[in-house]
Amino acid sequence: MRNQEFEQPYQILNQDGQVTGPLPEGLEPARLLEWYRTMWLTRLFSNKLVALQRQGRATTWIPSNGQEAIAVGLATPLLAQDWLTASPREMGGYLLKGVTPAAIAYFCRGFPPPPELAGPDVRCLPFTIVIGTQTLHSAGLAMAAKIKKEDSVVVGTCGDGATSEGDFSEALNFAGVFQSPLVMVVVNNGWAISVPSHKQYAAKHLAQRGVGFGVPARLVDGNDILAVHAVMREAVDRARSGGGPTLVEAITHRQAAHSTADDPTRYCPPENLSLWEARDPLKRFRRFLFDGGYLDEKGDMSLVQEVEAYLTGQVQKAFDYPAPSPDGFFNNVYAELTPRLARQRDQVRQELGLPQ
Ligand SMILES: Cc1ncc(C[n+]2csc(CCOP(=O)(O)OP(=O)(O)O)c2C)c(N)n1
Ligand SMILES: [Mg+2]
Repeated sequence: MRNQEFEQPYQILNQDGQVTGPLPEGLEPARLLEWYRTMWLTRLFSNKLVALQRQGRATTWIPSNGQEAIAVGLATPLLAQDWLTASPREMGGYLLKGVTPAAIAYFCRGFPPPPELAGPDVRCLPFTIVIGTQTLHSAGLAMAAKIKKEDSVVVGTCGDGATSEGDFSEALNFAGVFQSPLVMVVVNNGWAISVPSHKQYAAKHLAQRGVGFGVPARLVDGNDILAVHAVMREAVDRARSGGGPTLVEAITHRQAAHSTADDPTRYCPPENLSLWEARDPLKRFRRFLFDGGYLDEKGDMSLVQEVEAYLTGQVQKAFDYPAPSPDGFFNNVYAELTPRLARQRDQVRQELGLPQ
């Protein structure tokens, strides 16, 4: 298939942070700095969660390093009424939408965050660990928004590996047939754990899959936050105005291991890491902000310090918050506990020495 859109990923900032394409309209300096801060927040928080896991204080974590531009950028055109469904790799979008680091840190202790930590509902579904399922959740939410005539758009994400799951095709098919307000973002980081993308699919680009479902598609440089913003804004605007779904493929790369349970040195060529460090999305955006006079060395340092202090406070809050009662998983399953579950709960209470 020959299609101009799929020849080269759309780019505005090249690898050195120089402007090579038209800048999106309406880029307020305060917004640019908010995106940059959220990219830093994502990186430093992800590093902190890895450290907490190593100390035995948090669960397995999925680092975001190297993928902050797509993670944050995909949420930049979203309004409060819009939905986002993603995996932990796209934590940056959740943070931009207003999910608190305290809520995520509590989740990483293994508990569902209570409203006191999570704050008001910002329409982000819980992170999905079962690969590909969030594509169906987002397709369903978008159909619901259309049926209810809500003015909301749904952004769903999945990885390159998830596109091999049937869920992905089912979700895109439903979105195409029902013309629902869905933007499906495939975050192509080149790997599904240790499986490289050339063993995952034979097409040149995953964006080409949109054609078969009658869904317009775009290919974007996922390490260029301005390009991601431009492509997402166009797709979100089209969805909101009744123009139906879009498939977006964003090219990026993991800078780190797949997860805290992974050792990439066993399968990842060493040159791979150095190549992608040079393409670091944070460095690229920083260069643009410096050149445009939006930020200087001093401002950059104080921004990072402020983010570090904020994170320390948020993580402390999550770890100071009491753990839920161990028998809490019996709650909220049914309006009234069934006799069998009540017996099991009493048994758990008895074994743990909790009051009956
Ligand atoms: C249904 C299912 N199968 C397998 C796994 C194990 N698993 C966890 S992550 C992963 C690879 C995912 O790759 P990709 O979709 O490219 O996302 P990435 O991790 O690169 O962000 C697999 C196979 C899972 N979590 N769920
Ligand atoms: Mg992947």
